[in-house]
Amino acid sequence: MAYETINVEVQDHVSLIKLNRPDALNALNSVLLQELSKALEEADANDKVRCIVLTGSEKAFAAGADIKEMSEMSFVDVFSTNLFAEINDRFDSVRKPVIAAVSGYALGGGCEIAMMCDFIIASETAKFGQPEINLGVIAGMGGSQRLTRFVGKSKSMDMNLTGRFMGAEEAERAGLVSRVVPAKKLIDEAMGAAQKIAEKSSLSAAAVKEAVNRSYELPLSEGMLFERRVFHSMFATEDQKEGMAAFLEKREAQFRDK
Ligand code: CO8
Repeated sequence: MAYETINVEVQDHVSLIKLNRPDALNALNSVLLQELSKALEEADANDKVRCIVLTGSEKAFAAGADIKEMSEMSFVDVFSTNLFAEINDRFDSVRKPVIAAVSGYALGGGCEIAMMCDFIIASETAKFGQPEINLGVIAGMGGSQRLTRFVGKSKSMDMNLTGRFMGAEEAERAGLVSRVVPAKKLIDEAMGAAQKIAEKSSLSAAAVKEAVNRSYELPLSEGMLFERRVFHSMFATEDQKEGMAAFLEKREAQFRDK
Protein backbone atom coordinates (compact mmCIF):
# COMPACT_ATOMS: atom_id res chain seq x y z
CA MET A 1 0.00 0.00 0.00
CA ALA A 2 1.25 3.52 -0.84
CA TYR A 3 1.54 5.95 2.05
CA GLU A 4 1.86 9.71 2.21
CA THR A 5 3.75 10.21 5.47
CA ILE A 6 5.70 6.98 5.95
CA ASN A 7 7.82 4.65 3.80
CA VAL A 8 7.66 0.91 4.24
CA GLU A 9 9.98 -1.71 2.82
CA VAL A 10 10.46 -5.37 3.62
CA GLN A 11 14.06 -6.65 3.62
CA ASP A 12 15.02 -10.18 4.68
CA HIS A 13 11.91 -10.78 6.82
CA VAL A 14 12.11 -7.35 8.44
CA SER A 15 9.60 -4.57 7.80
CA LEU A 16 11.38 -1.22 7.97
CA ILE A 17 8.88 1.57 8.63
CA LYS A 18 10.29 5.07 8.21
CA LEU A 19 8.40 8.14 9.39
CA ASN A 20 8.61 10.67 6.58
CA ARG A 21 7.40 14.22 7.21
CA PRO A 22 10.81 15.92 6.91
CA ASP A 23 9.41 19.47 6.81
CA ALA A 24 7.83 19.02 10.23
CA LEU A 25 10.55 16.86 11.84
CA ASN A 26 8.17 13.89 11.54
CA ALA A 27 5.55 15.52 13.77
CA LEU A 28 2.76 13.03 14.35
CA ASN A 29 -0.34 14.34 12.60
CA SER A 30 -3.52 12.31 12.25
CA VAL A 31 -2.63 11.03 8.75
CA LEU A 32 0.78 9.80 9.94
CA LEU A 33 -0.70 8.09 12.99
CA GLN A 34 -3.35 6.35 10.88
CA GLU A 35 -0.75 5.26 8.34
CA LEU A 36 1.62 4.03 11.03
CA SER A 37 -1.20 2.04 12.63
CA LYS A 38 -2.09 0.50 9.26
CA ALA A 39 1.55 -0.31 8.44
CA LEU A 40 1.98 -2.05 11.80
CA GLU A 41 -1.22 -4.03 11.22
CA GLU A 42 -0.03 -5.06 7.74
CA ALA A 43 3.44 -6.03 8.95
CA ASP A 44 1.94 -8.10 11.76
CA ALA A 45 -0.32 -9.91 9.28
CA ASN A 46 2.39 -10.44 6.62
CA ASP A 47 3.82 -13.99 6.80
CA LYS A 48 7.07 -12.79 5.24
CA VAL A 49 7.69 -10.34 8.11
CA ARG A 50 9.20 -11.65 11.35
CA CYS A 51 10.33 -8.40 12.98
CA ILE A 52 9.60 -4.69 12.56
CA VAL A 53 11.98 -1.70 12.75
CA LEU A 54 10.51 1.78 13.21
CA THR A 55 12.70 4.76 12.45
CA GLY A 56 12.66 8.41 11.41
CA SER A 57 15.32 10.60 9.81
CA GLU A 58 18.82 11.38 11.04
CA LYS A 59 17.55 14.72 12.43
CA ALA A 60 14.31 13.51 14.01
CA PHE A 61 12.68 10.25 14.96
CA ALA A 62 9.62 12.45 15.67
CA ALA A 63 9.40 15.88 17.31
CA GLY A 64 6.07 15.08 18.93
CA ALA A 65 2.40 15.27 18.14
CA ASP A 66 1.64 17.88 15.46
CA ILE A 67 1.25 21.09 17.46
CA LYS A 68 -0.31 22.95 14.54
CA GLU A 69 -3.03 20.32 14.19
CA MET A 70 -3.65 20.12 17.95
CA SER A 71 -3.65 23.85 18.62
CA GLU A 72 -7.22 24.43 17.41
CA MET A 73 -8.76 21.41 19.14
CA SER A 74 -11.25 21.70 21.97
CA PHE A 75 -11.74 19.39 24.93
CA VAL A 76 -14.78 17.90 23.20
CA ASP A 77 -12.71 17.24 20.06
CA VAL A 78 -9.96 15.34 21.88
CA PHE A 79 -12.23 13.57 24.39
CA SER A 80 -14.91 12.46 21.96
CA THR A 81 -12.35 11.05 19.49
CA ASN A 82 -10.22 9.61 22.32
CA LEU A 83 -7.24 11.30 20.67
CA PHE A 84 -4.11 9.13 20.43
CA ALA A 85 -5.74 6.00 21.91
CA GLU A 86 -5.72 4.02 18.66
CA ILE A 87 -1.97 4.03 18.07
CA ASN A 88 -1.35 2.90 21.64
CA ASP A 89 -3.85 0.05 21.21
CA ARG A 90 -2.20 -0.89 17.91
CA PHE A 91 1.26 -1.22 19.48
CA ASP A 92 -0.30 -3.26 22.30
CA SER A 93 -1.81 -5.69 19.82
CA VAL A 94 1.20 -6.24 17.52
CA ARG A 95 2.64 -9.67 18.26
CA LYS A 96 5.87 -9.36 16.28
CA PRO A 97 8.84 -7.65 17.92
CA VAL A 98 9.16 -3.94 17.12
CA ILE A 99 12.50 -2.12 17.47
CA ALA A 100 12.69 1.67 17.54
CA ALA A 101 15.80 3.05 15.82
CA VAL A 102 16.04 6.60 17.11
CA SER A 103 18.26 9.36 15.75
CA GLY A 104 17.84 13.05 16.59
CA TYR A 105 14.72 14.33 18.30
CA ALA A 106 12.31 11.92 20.00
CA LEU A 107 10.13 14.40 21.84
CA GLY A 108 6.66 14.27 23.34
CA GLY A 109 4.64 11.80 21.27
CA GLY A 110 7.89 10.87 19.48
CA CYS A 111 9.47 9.68 22.72
CA GLU A 112 6.19 7.98 23.62
CA ILE A 113 5.98 6.12 20.28
CA ALA A 114 9.61 4.97 20.76
CA MET A 115 8.65 3.67 24.22
CA MET A 116 5.71 1.74 22.74
CA CYS A 117 8.25 -0.30 20.75
CA ASP A 118 9.78 -3.37 22.38
CA PHE A 119 13.19 -1.80 22.71
CA ILE A 120 15.05 1.28 21.56
CA ILE A 121 18.39 1.47 19.78
CA ALA A 122 19.63 5.06 19.72
CA SER A 123 22.19 6.94 17.71
CA GLU A 124 24.69 9.13 19.57
CA THR A 125 22.66 12.16 18.41
CA ALA A 126 19.34 11.02 19.91
CA LYS A 127 17.55 13.46 22.20
CA PHE A 128 14.61 12.27 24.24
CA GLY A 129 12.20 14.58 26.00
CA GLN A 130 8.70 15.22 27.27
CA PRO A 131 8.46 18.97 26.67
CA GLU A 132 4.62 19.11 26.73
CA ILE A 133 4.76 21.28 29.86
CA ASN A 134 6.10 24.08 27.64
CA LEU A 135 2.83 23.92 25.68
CA GLY A 136 0.59 24.13 28.73
CA VAL A 137 -0.32 20.44 28.68
CA ILE A 138 1.23 17.19 29.93
CA ALA A 139 2.34 14.00 28.18
CA GLY A 140 -0.62 12.08 26.77
CA MET A 141 0.71 8.75 25.56
CA GLY A 142 2.93 7.35 28.26
CA GLY A 143 5.42 10.13 29.05
CA SER A 144 4.33 10.18 32.68
CA GLN A 145 3.70 6.41 32.88
CA ARG A 146 6.04 4.39 30.67
CA LEU A 147 8.93 6.83 31.06
CA THR A 148 8.63 6.58 34.86
CA ARG A 149 8.86 2.79 34.66
CA PHE A 150 11.91 3.05 32.38
CA VAL A 151 13.94 5.69 34.21
CA GLY A 152 12.41 6.00 37.69
CA LYS A 153 10.47 8.78 39.40
CA SER A 154 13.21 11.33 39.87
CA LYS A 155 14.39 11.46 36.26
CA SER A 156 10.83 11.21 34.92
CA MET A 157 9.71 14.12 37.10
CA ASP A 158 12.77 16.08 35.98
CA MET A 159 12.04 15.43 32.28
CA ASN A 160 8.30 16.09 32.55
CA LEU A 161 8.55 19.14 34.83
CA THR A 162 11.47 20.95 33.22
CA GLY A 163 10.89 19.73 29.65
CA ARG A 164 14.65 19.23 29.24
CA PHE A 165 16.06 16.81 26.68
CA MET A 166 18.06 13.72 27.60
CA GLY A 167 20.96 12.71 25.34
CA ALA A 168 21.66 9.16 24.19
CA GLU A 169 24.35 8.45 26.75
CA GLU A 170 22.12 9.51 29.65
CA ALA A 171 19.22 7.56 28.15
CA GLU A 172 21.32 4.39 28.01
CA ARG A 173 22.55 4.91 31.58
CA ALA A 174 18.96 5.41 32.74
CA GLY A 175 17.68 2.26 31.01
CA LEU A 176 15.55 3.97 28.38
CA VAL A 177 17.58 2.61 25.46
CA SER A 178 19.30 -0.72 25.01
CA ARG A 179 22.27 0.37 22.86
CA VAL A 180 23.85 3.53 21.48
CA VAL A 181 25.65 3.54 18.12
CA PRO A 182 27.07 6.19 15.76
CA ALA A 183 24.32 7.81 13.66
CA LYS A 184 25.65 6.35 10.40
CA LYS A 185 25.43 2.82 11.80
CA LEU A 186 21.95 3.11 13.34
CA ILE A 187 19.89 1.42 10.63
CA ASP A 188 22.44 -1.37 10.11
CA GLU A 189 22.53 -2.03 13.85
CA ALA A 190 18.72 -2.08 14.15
CA MET A 191 18.29 -4.22 11.02
CA GLY A 192 21.01 -6.58 12.29
CA ALA A 193 19.20 -6.97 15.61
CA ALA A 194 15.91 -7.51 13.76
CA GLN A 195 17.45 -10.15 11.51
CA LYS A 196 18.83 -11.98 14.54
CA ILE A 197 15.32 -12.01 16.02
CA ALA A 198 13.89 -13.13 12.66
CA GLU A 199 16.06 -16.27 12.84
CA LYS A 200 14.43 -17.40 16.09
CA SER A 201 11.19 -19.31 16.45
CA SER A 202 8.40 -16.75 16.11
CA LEU A 203 6.57 -18.68 18.84
CA SER A 204 9.40 -17.99 21.30
CA ALA A 205 9.65 -14.35 20.19
CA ALA A 206 5.92 -13.78 20.73
CA ALA A 207 6.14 -15.52 24.11
CA VAL A 208 9.08 -13.33 25.16
CA LYS A 209 7.05 -10.21 24.31
CA GLU A 210 4.07 -11.39 26.31
CA ALA A 211 6.15 -12.38 29.32
CA VAL A 212 8.29 -9.22 29.48
CA ASN A 213 5.26 -6.98 28.96
CA ARG A 214 3.42 -8.79 31.77
CA SER A 215 6.22 -7.77 34.13
CA TYR A 216 4.87 -4.21 33.93
CA GLU A 217 1.35 -5.26 34.85
CA LEU A 218 1.72 -8.01 37.47
CA PRO A 219 3.15 -8.39 40.98
CA LEU A 220 6.38 -10.43 40.92
CA SER A 221 4.86 -13.72 42.15
CA GLU A 222 2.13 -13.60 39.46
CA GLY A 223 4.64 -12.59 36.81
CA MET A 224 6.92 -15.48 37.77
CA LEU A 225 3.98 -17.88 37.56
CA PHE A 226 2.99 -16.50 34.15
CA GLU A 227 6.55 -16.87 32.88
CA ARG A 228 6.88 -20.42 34.22
CA ARG A 229 3.59 -21.51 32.64
CA VAL A 230 4.57 -20.00 29.28
CA PHE A 231 7.94 -21.77 29.57
CA HIS A 232 6.12 -25.05 30.29
CA SER A 233 3.84 -24.51 27.31
CA MET A 234 6.82 -24.17 24.95
CA PHE A 235 7.46 -27.90 25.47
CA ALA A 236 4.37 -28.53 23.33
CA THR A 237 6.16 -27.03 20.31
CA GLU A 238 8.32 -28.69 17.67
CA ASP A 239 10.66 -25.73 17.88
CA GLN A 240 11.58 -26.64 21.47
CA LYS A 241 12.51 -30.16 20.31
CA GLU A 242 14.46 -28.74 17.37
CA GLY A 243 16.23 -26.05 19.40
CA MET A 244 17.45 -28.47 22.05
CA ALA A 245 18.34 -31.22 19.54
CA ALA A 246 20.34 -28.70 17.48
CA PHE A 247 22.30 -27.67 20.55
CA LEU A 248 23.15 -31.28 21.38
CA GLU A 249 24.05 -32.08 17.78
CA LYS A 250 26.20 -28.90 17.58
CA ARG A 251 24.34 -27.46 14.57
CA GLU A 252 22.19 -24.43 13.80
CA ALA A 253 18.53 -24.86 14.73
CA GLN A 254 16.01 -24.81 11.89
CA PHE A 255 12.92 -23.34 13.49
CA ARG A 256 9.59 -23.85 11.72
CA ASP A 257 7.25 -21.86 13.95
CA LYS A 258 5.46 -25.04 14.95
N1 CO8 B 1 4.48 19.85 15.58
C1 CO8 B 1 4.37 20.53 14.43
N2 CO8 B 1 5.44 21.02 13.76
C2 CO8 B 1 6.65 20.82 14.31
C3 CO8 B 1 6.83 20.12 15.51
C4 CO8 B 1 5.68 19.60 16.16
N3 CO8 B 1 5.74 18.89 17.29
N4 CO8 B 1 8.15 20.11 15.81
C5 CO8 B 1 8.78 20.76 14.80
N5 CO8 B 1 7.88 21.20 13.89
C6 CO8 B 1 8.13 21.96 12.68
C7 CO8 B 1 8.44 23.42 12.98
O1 CO8 B 1 7.25 24.16 13.16
C8 CO8 B 1 9.22 23.82 11.74
O2 CO8 B 1 8.29 24.06 10.70
P1 CO8 B 1 8.44 25.41 9.78
O3 CO8 B 1 9.77 25.24 9.10
O4 CO8 B 1 7.28 25.32 8.85
O5 CO8 B 1 8.41 26.56 10.72
C9 CO8 B 1 9.98 22.56 11.38
O6 CO8 B 1 9.30 21.48 12.04
C10 CO8 B 1 11.41 22.57 11.87
O7 CO8 B 1 11.40 22.86 13.25
P2 CO8 B 1 12.29 24.01 13.91
O8 CO8 B 1 12.51 25.12 12.96
O9 CO8 B 1 11.68 24.35 15.24
O10 CO8 B 1 13.66 23.20 14.10
P3 CO8 B 1 14.79 23.44 15.19
O11 CO8 B 1 15.91 22.57 14.79
O12 CO8 B 1 15.04 24.90 15.40
O13 CO8 B 1 14.16 22.89 16.58
C11 CO8 B 1 12.96 21.29 17.96
C12 CO8 B 1 13.87 21.53 16.71
C13 CO8 B 1 13.73 21.63 19.23
C14 CO8 B 1 12.59 19.84 17.94
C15 CO8 B 1 11.71 22.20 17.85
O14 CO8 B 1 11.12 22.05 16.57
C16 CO8 B 1 10.64 21.89 18.88
O15 CO8 B 1 10.78 22.27 20.02
N6 CO8 B 1 9.55 21.19 18.46
C17 CO8 B 1 8.42 20.92 19.32
C18 CO8 B 1 8.74 19.81 20.28
C19 CO8 B 1 7.55 19.55 21.19
O16 CO8 B 1 7.10 20.41 21.93
N7 CO8 B 1 7.01 18.32 21.13
C20 CO8 B 1 5.87 17.92 21.94
C21 CO8 B 1 4.60 18.10 21.19
S1 CO8 B 1 3.15 17.79 22.18
C22 CO8 B 1 3.01 16.13 22.17
O17 CO8 B 1 3.78 15.44 21.59
C23 CO8 B 1 1.84 15.58 22.96
C24 CO8 B 1 1.92 14.08 22.96
C25 CO8 B 1 0.59 13.47 23.13
C26 CO8 B 1 0.58 12.05 22.64
C27 CO8 B 1 0.95 11.88 21.19
C28 CO8 B 1 0.99 10.45 20.77
C29 CO8 B 1 1.24 10.23 19.35
